[in-house]
Amino acid sequence: MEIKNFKEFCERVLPDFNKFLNDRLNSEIKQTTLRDAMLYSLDAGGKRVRPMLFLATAYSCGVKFEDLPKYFDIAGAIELVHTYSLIHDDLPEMDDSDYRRGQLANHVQFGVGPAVLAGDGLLTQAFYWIAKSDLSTDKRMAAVRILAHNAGPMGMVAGQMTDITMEDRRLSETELTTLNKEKTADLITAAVTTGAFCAGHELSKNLVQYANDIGLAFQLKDDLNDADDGEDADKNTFPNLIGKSATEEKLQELIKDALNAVLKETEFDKNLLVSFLDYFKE
Ligand code: GRG
Repeated sequence: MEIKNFKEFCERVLPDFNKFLNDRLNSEIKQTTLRDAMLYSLDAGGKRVRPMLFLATAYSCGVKFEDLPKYFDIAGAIELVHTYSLIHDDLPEMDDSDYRRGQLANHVQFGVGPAVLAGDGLLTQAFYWIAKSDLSTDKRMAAVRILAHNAGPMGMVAGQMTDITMEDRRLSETELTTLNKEKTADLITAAVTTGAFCAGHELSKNLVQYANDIGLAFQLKDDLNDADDGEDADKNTFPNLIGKSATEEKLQELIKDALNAVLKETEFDKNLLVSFLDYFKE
């Protein structure tokens, strides 16, 4: 099957993947308030960037299009972890946001206790899905290891801790880069590297570099959008630290570095991962 770019890949895969996510949670979660709260955020219009990057990387590394549903458990697990992180991030004691994706945040809709538990449920269920997947044991183990490493206290959770405890202090550029890497880039890197592993591809330095660069770029783009909207004026962000135009330059630099890194890959079809970079032009 000839798929021209990342956008077309998503258009073809997303309907089945969204149905998979819904069907699985609906059939597995019996506690109705918990199920409603978990599905509320999972179905709230997220772009599914991370699971699509996982599947696109697996496909680029040789998994056939018709075999992609076998990888949905792992892709789904990545989206569950992402969704949990957003629910917890919005909580009053974290980023304290009442809205997410244009609708009420989970804790505003259901209450703080249920929102904490919806997040806990999504995080735990992610690892259940990986364990239950039909992929080989070594692939499942790699998925557990990479996801736990990058999303847990060695990655995203550490970044979030720095974020909430350093609010009163202006971070240096190096400290802010570490924060962004952990808080945002590590989960995106996990999506790409797990995709390669699950497709039986040896992990390459170039792919890790590509994934890290797009992860950092993701955060900068988000910060620039928020700065345009007049948000986050006193937060630790690159626009606040070095200004908007220097941040824009940094973003372009990261996109260029990501492109150069992925173009050095010799062993797989690079089209989809190169065309993912169009995301930053939108
Ligand atoms: C609570 C442990 C814990 C971690 C939270 C996710 C997170 C860590 C913080 C969010 C901070 C933030 C808004 C970062 C900007 C980049 C980002 C992660 C944006 C949201 O991701 P999208 O655009 O979201 O992929 P959708 O809505 O499409 O799913």
